[in-house]
Amino acid sequence: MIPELEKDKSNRKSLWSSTFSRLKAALVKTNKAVVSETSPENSKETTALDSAAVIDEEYLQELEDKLIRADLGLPTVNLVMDHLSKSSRSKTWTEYDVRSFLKNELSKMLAPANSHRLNIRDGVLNIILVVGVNGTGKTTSIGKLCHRLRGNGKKILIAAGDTFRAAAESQLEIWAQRAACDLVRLKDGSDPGAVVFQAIEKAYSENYDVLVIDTAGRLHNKANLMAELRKIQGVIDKNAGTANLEILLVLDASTGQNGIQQARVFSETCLLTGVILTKLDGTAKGGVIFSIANELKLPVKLVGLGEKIDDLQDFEPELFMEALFA
Ligand SMILES: Nc1nc2c(ncn2[C@@H]2O[C@H](COP(=O)(O)OP(=O)(O)O)[C@@H](O)[C@H]2O)c(=O)[nH]1
Ligand SMILES: [Mg+2]
Repeated sequence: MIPELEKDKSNRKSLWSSTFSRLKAALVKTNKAVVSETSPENSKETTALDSAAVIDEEYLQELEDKLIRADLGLPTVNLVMDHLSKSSRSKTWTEYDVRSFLKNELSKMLAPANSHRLNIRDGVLNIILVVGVNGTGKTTSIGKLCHRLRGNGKKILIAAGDTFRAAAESQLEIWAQRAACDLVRLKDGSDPGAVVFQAIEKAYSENYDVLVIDTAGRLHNKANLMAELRKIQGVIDKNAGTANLEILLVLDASTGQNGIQQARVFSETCLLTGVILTKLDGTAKGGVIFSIANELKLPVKLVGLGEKIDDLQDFEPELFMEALFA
């Protein structure tokens, strides 16, 4: 074996194992919610998937409750439970069988792997519009994402499209500095459409590879917010030329099924191409990822596992399932 190749292989292996172990650590609570959980009634550690379990009504009910608590959402839980009771009928299934069934069923739910890749093309301008409710992690995710793309040698411009909160723009400025990317920012209260227009002009005239646009997310002012997003989309449609467009919705995993409602609202206005699911660390509601796939049919492209600059990973369904069921 050529030493260089061997080294490359071992580098990839160690990268894979560190990615996996960080994902596994982040999913500890969701793992507990889906695979096992402390029962409140007798406060002893019970598991939905006990080894010598008999698959009876009571058992199925307990499993169903657990999946609901893990925030898979009713339609998704009903689908899984329906398949499970059909498949296990008149068979003697063990914990292992149910676990494999569940893992297989949930894996199938996550859309084909290639649509999970962030779509970045060479030789054209890539525009990534980032939308979502305030506090979900838009600005933080943009900082992390730009840092990563910079690491891949891309020339990146960020547009401060959340002009409503002065603090929001300063926060974005700090992230732009950390990620060593350029920023287009107009004075507070400016029209976000104007920011986006200037940013697209600059991106073309100075040959940027990627333009990432931050936006406001004041959902309590829904009509205004949607009008603003529509306007931003209009500016992009009119001026982006041959640019490759991604519109990513940021959802906070810890809000569970609320995120599904948010996605419905945003998809009425924006042609979403994917989801960034943040704050998977420290939540037991990571099961929401299956609702996103099953009910919204949207690919999760990136996952947030913490607040630091390198706490953003590509979403890889297989790795995710392994970590969830570990
Ligand atoms: N634990 C954790 N915190 C996150 C993650 N992503 C964002 N946050 C935090 O969530 C809060 C809101 O993030 P921000 O980017 O300001 O949200 P925005 O209002 O949508 O722009 C901040 O305190 C972030 O540090 C994540 O993946 N994990
Ligand atoms: Mg923000």
